[in-house]
Amino acid sequence: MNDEVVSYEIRERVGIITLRNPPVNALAPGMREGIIDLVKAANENPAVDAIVLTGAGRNFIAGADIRQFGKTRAVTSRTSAAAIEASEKPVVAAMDGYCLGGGLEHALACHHRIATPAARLGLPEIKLGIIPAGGGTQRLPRLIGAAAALDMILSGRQAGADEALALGLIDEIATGDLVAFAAGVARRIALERPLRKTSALTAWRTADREKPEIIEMARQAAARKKSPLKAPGYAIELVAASLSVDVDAGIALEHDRFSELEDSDEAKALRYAFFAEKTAGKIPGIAKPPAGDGVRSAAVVGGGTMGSGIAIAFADAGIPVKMLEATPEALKRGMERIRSTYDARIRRKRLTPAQMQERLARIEPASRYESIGDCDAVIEAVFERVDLKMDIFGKLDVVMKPGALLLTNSSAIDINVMARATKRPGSVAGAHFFAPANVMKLCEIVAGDATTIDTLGRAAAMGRALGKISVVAGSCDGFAANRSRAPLVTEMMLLLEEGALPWQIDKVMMDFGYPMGPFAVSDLSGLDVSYDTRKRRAAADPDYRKLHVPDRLVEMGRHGQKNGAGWYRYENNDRTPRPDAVVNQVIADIAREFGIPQREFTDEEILHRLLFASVNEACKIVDEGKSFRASDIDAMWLNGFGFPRHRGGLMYWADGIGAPAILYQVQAWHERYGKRWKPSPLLARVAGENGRLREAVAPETAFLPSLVPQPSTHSTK
Ligand code: 3H9
Repeated sequence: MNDEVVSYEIRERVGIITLRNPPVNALAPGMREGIIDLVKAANENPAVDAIVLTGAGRNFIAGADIRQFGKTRAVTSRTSAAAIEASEKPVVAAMDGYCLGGGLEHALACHHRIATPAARLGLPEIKLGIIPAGGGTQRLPRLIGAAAALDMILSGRQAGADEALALGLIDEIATGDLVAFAAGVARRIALERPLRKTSALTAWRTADREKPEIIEMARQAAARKKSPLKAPGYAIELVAASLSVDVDAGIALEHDRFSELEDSDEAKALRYAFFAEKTAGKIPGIAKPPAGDGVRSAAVVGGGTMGSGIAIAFADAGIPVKMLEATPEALKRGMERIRSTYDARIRRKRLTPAQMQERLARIEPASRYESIGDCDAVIEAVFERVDLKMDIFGKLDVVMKPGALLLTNSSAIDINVMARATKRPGSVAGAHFFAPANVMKLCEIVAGDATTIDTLGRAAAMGRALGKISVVAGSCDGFAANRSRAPLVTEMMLLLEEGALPWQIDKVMMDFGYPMGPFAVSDLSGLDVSYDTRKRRAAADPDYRKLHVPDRLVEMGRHGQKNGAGWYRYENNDRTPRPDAVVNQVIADIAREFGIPQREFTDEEILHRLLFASVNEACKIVDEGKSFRASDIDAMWLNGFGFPRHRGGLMYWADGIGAPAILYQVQAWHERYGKRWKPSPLLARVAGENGRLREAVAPETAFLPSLVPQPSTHSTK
């Protein structure tokens, strides 16, 4: 038994087994063995009548230790859960906080389950490309029925204590001290026999067997989703098996399926994505976001698409927000936009009218700067015009209370420009949201030269409070996210001039796993949005390569879905993109005008041309210290651009091809197309070492001056 990760005490004839692996009690080596040994010891001890299984701190168990996947386990959750269920003395699960994956599976094997009101219960394995493997696929449907079990396993979502009680997933909600409450229950049921074993439950069978359509509906829904993953299909088959075979056979099948999935490419990529996101949240120089310093009220300047989306994100997160607009008409339009977003959610049954009212009540329209001065944070979300932004930051400087975060949602303009318009540049940073701001999970936190660590930490914590993945970047044109994607956009436009078509490129990217092709996305956000940015870049950079096709389409008035024509045409308010001969004609005209030779492209060439361009740029971004780590770029692409998660991220995917092969191709395109393909020194270095791009980190000296650890930190006095 491992004393460090599991402890045991006897309180008035109840043996209490406590798992100890802070912060979330993930099942590390030694814990399963500890459970088995202690259940045995409690059974052999005549001074013990019943057992409580609990977690130290504020969580039960957040699941198997994800870092241990792919390594040999001496004892599996299947075995320790079986030992619990086989106990001759009742075992009571006492759950607080996270009770996920292997944690919930151990609880399912207990004879009685108790949770605090704060408990969150779920089987999130599907998000890691695997299936529950501690008997969860067999015990859960036996306990709560096949339909509810499928919902939980396939969504990976967490249920709160009230829902868990209603589902029959727990027996009681604890009041007062959890362990004392659970020990009391353990004493109460100590002598009840037979013990209630979840695998022996049969009532569910009759009911569920009479409804074979439950499984069929799940199969059809999965087929419609066209998931590239194996795990959902396996999970459905396993729940189906729980209806027809005995528990041992079901668990054996579960074990086989899990063994196949554990080291699959998709599961490895999804595990990588999990840790890339966790790592992205870490800012060197900050141990933890300052406690008690969270944003409790916010203001958004601008009620356009982005501003209203950001306001919704705050309202959804329960944070009161003011929305400031210049004119009553613009304010009215912004509030209408918000209301129509909520109406759409009600139509899709994702929100109740009462919830909508609650959230709308958190959004206060404002028409004067003075009225937002007391907010903890303000986010400017107006047009990308430097003069306008400078004017706004000057006004914010006057009205905002000391210590307020002054944030801009700019997607490209240098943060230092806004910072210089204030007398408190240390409080100014970027909080760059991605459209639609209330949906997309990325919040890019951008540091200017003067931004303090405290400001960055608080802005990142604000993003997390909104349910976003906050990733820090340095200030440069496009910051890290858009700057790394810009070469992809350039290449997709230039491919058109060379003979590819938007729908062909979109298909390649959707086959790769994107939910939408990049041209369809551009139609959604509007072709006009990037038009001004291109003009600005062209004016600033004499080498700028003009993108003729999108410019011409914008000049023809084709702005995308919003006016029914962009890269595609749209009919009668239908969002289906339809190829349009007008676009073929524009492309052909431009190729002729500029004498560009036409040719055919393979799918692989299209994919590589788009993504290698961005890999090369991402390497430059890391090398210049505009991102802390290459894996941060992956976290950005996954959460801001819909990069297929089962491919891990841009840099993870690139490693699958290998840095040397990418460098070779980048060099070839450099010779052929010129400067824009100049290989990044970091790419060349990693290729020379045959290393991993995803492990690249910024040179300490290159990163944001205020964030480089100060000499005293390294002092060895
Ligand atoms: C499973 O159980 C399979 C079984 O069926 C059978 C297997 C044989 N492992 O996210 P946070 C770390 S599959 C290792 O910042 P939060 C995390 O990296 C597993 N580490 O806190 C971080 O470390 P650090 C099913 C883990 O409050 C620290 O804990 N379970 C694990 O925002 C704090 O985490 C899951 O998929 C883990 N399982 O969110 C749950 N979990 O400080 C995955 C956390 O060094 N976990 N860590 O950066 C989560 O979804 C979230 O972490 C959780 C807490 C919701 C629990």
